[in-house]
Amino acid sequence: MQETNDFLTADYERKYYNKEITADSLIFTGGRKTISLNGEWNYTLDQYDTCLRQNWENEVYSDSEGRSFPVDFSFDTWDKVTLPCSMNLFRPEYFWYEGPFVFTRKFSYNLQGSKEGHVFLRIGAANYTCRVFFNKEYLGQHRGGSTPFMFDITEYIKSENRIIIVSDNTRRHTCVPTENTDWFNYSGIYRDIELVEVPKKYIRDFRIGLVPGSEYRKIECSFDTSENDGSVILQIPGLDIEKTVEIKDGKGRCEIDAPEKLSLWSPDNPVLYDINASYYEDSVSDTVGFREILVSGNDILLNGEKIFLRGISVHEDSYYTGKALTDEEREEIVKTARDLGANYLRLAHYPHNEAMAKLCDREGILLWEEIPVYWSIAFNNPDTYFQAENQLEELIRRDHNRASVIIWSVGNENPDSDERYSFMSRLSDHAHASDNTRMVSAACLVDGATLSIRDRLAEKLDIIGLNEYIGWYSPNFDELPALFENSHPSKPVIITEFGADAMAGLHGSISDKGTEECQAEVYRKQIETISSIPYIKGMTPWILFDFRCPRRTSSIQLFFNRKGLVTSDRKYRKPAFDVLKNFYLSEGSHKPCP
Ligand code: GCB
Repeated sequence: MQETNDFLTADYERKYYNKEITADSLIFTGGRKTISLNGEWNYTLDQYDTCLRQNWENEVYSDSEGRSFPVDFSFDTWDKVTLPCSMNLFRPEYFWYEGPFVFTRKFSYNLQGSKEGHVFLRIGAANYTCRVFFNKEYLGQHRGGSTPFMFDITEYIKSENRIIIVSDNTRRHTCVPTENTDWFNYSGIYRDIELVEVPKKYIRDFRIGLVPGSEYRKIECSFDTSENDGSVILQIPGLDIEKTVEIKDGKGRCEIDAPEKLSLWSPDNPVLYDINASYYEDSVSDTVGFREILVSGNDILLNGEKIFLRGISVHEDSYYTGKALTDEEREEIVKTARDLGANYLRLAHYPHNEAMAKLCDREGILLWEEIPVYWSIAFNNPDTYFQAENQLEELIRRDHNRASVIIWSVGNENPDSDERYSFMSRLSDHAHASDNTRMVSAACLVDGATLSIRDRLAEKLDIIGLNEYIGWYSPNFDELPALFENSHPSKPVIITEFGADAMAGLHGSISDKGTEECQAEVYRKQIETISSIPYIKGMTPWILFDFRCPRRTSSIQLFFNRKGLVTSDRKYRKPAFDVLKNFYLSEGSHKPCP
């Protein structure tokens, strides 16, 4: 921890902060041998954090003379849950619970893997603070509810092993996100848990993509390795490429002339190439599309062509599985977006499962990916900044080879202040420095005083995202054309949100809030204006599906945000769906203004 938030951190907890697991723990996993630890785990709800207070991981059952102690846990006879899982949906009595759960399991391991190389434990995501114990060792804590983290467990693994994970989704003021959000704070280990085996000398990271501005003629490739020297052999069979990359000081980089036959990735042509890289005994692989995304003036250029992003926002929230979405559920999201005529999704407001970006690579859907720097977080707290930057870096390291991902978003609706400006400028600089092949954006607020786009952060962004709820939170529709007339952005603008709640089945006039008719009218009026503004180069109205939200208590919400175009059970499409679909399928949305 960068600076102790003493008032938030109890004494028994403090020692866990000494081993903080960060983006540096991640190694590239594509094509590696993995052993899944998904499946049945024993677990308990542990509201008072007794596991951490009493160090249950030590499994002390008797005194030195062998007389047994009473203990407050019974790992192997606790109830069972199949992980990954959003625990709030596992039992009705957990629904509103926020706090620690303890998960444990034993597993056998063939020690050959650890003799010949390294064994890593990888957790895809656990919300929010996650402390991991392995064979009585404390491995470390990870903070951040939506990104992966890894531990090198080579020196601790045996043929019979016990793992204990304490995952705690308590909301805290200084975390990212902070206590107050507009979504459900699902708990648990809700993405894959696995062992990853790698040889002694191995590739730590591997990035590949087109060199921006090279006229699609150069492929850039870089490697981080465990050893200082050696060489990596890179192969792209589909392009007849084989190249040796020399490693110096643990790093290697090369530029390769792209052959004529390279077919560029785009929504209309989501072509992917298999890539292999080998280093001593190690080899990794990935399946990658090559494309270039740039901005020029008010335009967004995909492979040099102006593009209008016909999008929709989506949360990672399923009525049935919470945040532990199945592959089928992800496919349904993409299919529904396609039915809408979309070529683009805003994955709000935190990193979604990495499987989503892989699916969108295959399906040709462009993506905006975001970190949960949401509303007013503790912008003046160095530890909060540390967490935000770490989540951004973990996301970039996880998804840097995904052609579908074109934008990193550093936040959403953060009221302007000097602290916020410096916090988010640093994040934006970090994103640019870490990845120069994508655009950086944020979903900004309308400047209420001047009714215009005037966020100071815009100078740090490549694309300006704008959330505006004219016709809903600001009921006067006349403000919409005025907002755009008052604004003269020198960069492309994406309307990252507009929308209106509608309770499925509730009908009335277009001015009756909460009805399907009112929502459809908001969409009609928004589209009419937005489509005539030359500098707007995309939109992601709020939102594809209704989603759970504890803040939403009115009789038309009933603990759901109902701005979805489709109900949360995904069965009913409200009329606004067709309003947006008609626009996305029309010529207007395909021909961006010159
Ligand atoms: C917003 C937020 C989004 C909310 C939405 C709403 O501006 O960015 O997270 O859910 O408005 O429904 O109010």
